Amino acid sequence: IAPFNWEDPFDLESQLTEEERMIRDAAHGFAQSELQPRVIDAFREEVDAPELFPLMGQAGLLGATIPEEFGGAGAGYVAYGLIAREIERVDSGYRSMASVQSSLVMHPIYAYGSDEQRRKYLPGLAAGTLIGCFGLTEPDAGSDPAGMKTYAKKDGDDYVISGSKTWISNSPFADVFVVWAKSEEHGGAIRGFVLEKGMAGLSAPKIKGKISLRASTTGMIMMDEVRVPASALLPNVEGLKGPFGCLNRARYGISWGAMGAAEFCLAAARQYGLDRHQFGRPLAATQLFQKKLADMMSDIALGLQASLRVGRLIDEGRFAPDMISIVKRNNVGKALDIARQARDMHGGNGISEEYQVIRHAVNLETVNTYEGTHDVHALILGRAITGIAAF
Ligand code: TGC
Ligand code: FAD
Repeated sequence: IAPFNWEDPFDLESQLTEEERMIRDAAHGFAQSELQPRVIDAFREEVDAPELFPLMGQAGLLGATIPEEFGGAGAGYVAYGLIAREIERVDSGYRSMASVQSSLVMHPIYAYGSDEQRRKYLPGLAAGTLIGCFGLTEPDAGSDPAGMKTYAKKDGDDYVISGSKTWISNSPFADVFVVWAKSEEHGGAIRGFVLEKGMAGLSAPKIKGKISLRASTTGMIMMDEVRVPASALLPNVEGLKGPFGCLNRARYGISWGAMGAAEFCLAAARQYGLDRHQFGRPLAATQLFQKKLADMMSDIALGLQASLRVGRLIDEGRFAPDMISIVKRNNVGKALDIARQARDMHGGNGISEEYQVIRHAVNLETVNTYEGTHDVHALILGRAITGIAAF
């Protein structure tokens, strides 16, 4: 009989390669030494933290799956997931900053970009000296991005882009904007464009007053006849499969990240239950408290195994997007339940910033909504099961 470890019930550790463990340990060290000491103040004060990008870049946490010749680490998707888990163990907002940069900005430039675009942007994005954002969502097109209004018109050798994007992570301080627009030249098909800070007609105001994800900066992208050269078009993809190909990677990473937040909440609730005495015994000695811990641990163990499986299939080139909907939806939904339970198990202290569980709970409300809401992923799976789109 093998020993049992509540922190790693299915011995995930032994299912990782040496390289994956090294990347995970580096991410853990960085997250605990650089991110954890800032996060409570950053969340309370809604701090913009562009200076974190070069630090993450130096730690090798940006674009882990991008080949080394473009500044990435040339690692696999399990390593990428492990990085997300370690960052989100501290805060979902910090993981957002990193996953937008890696999956939603570097991936499309690498997968759909010209060689010139790859060489121009990827090394700086990997180093964190350039910050990227991804503009898909619009005020009137959230779950249904096919309804976007942003359009690009051809004018001589240039494109002229107009429209607005909202709820865009990193946009207020971004240097590089991957924006999706309907292109007149391509019969109204959705195409990707790479815009740069400072272009005439481009602005990115901050959305203030979020009660969730306050350590991550979110804004709009306003485009008033922004003129870009033909070289700004991502040449190698057309249609919604362009942005969705990026979302696949980000959603998968989120499935690991949410488990990191949940692991923090489980450990915090366990420790609190051991330390706190009521009715003459530790809270952890009560049956209800133990049942809650058992549920949390079980959901985390199952969620991590599922993400590991999907990551291995991505690395083998054998994944279907529906698999990613299962793990994004399941793991984020479970993490949100776990964070709410942990908040409850801390009693009154659970609402204090000091104990951190309420921050995870309110952050996970956003994570449950972005990258496809919990219900939209149910509909994606419902379509896969029945063959009927019920959106
Ligand atoms: P549908 O007809 O299903 O598909 C249109 C075309 O796209 C292809 N496709 C995919 N390709 C790759 N991966 C996927 N996951 C794909 N899903 C669909 C599909 O094959 C088709 O290709 P083609 O060649 O036949 O044209 O499109 P639909 O309009 O019916 O889509 C419905 C739905 C609900 C699935 C989709 O619109 C959806 O996923 N909505 C959710 C929107 C969303 O997730 N937005 C996220 C914005 S970015 C963000 O939130 C960043 S948060 C910051 C952070 O990550 O931290
Ligand atoms: P809606 O689509 O209006 O949905 C509202 C509700 O209706 C939800 O409960 C939804 O599940 C439900 N619903 C919608 N359609 C159906 C249906 N057919 N049947 C049943 N129920 C339905 N976007 C980007 O492009 N880039 C980013 O970097 C980015 N970052 C974000 C950061 C934050 C902090 C937040 C909050 C959002 C971010 N988003 C980003 C946007 C995010 O992807 C959208 O909020 C999300 O896709 C949902 O769209 P919506 O907010 O318009 O909600």
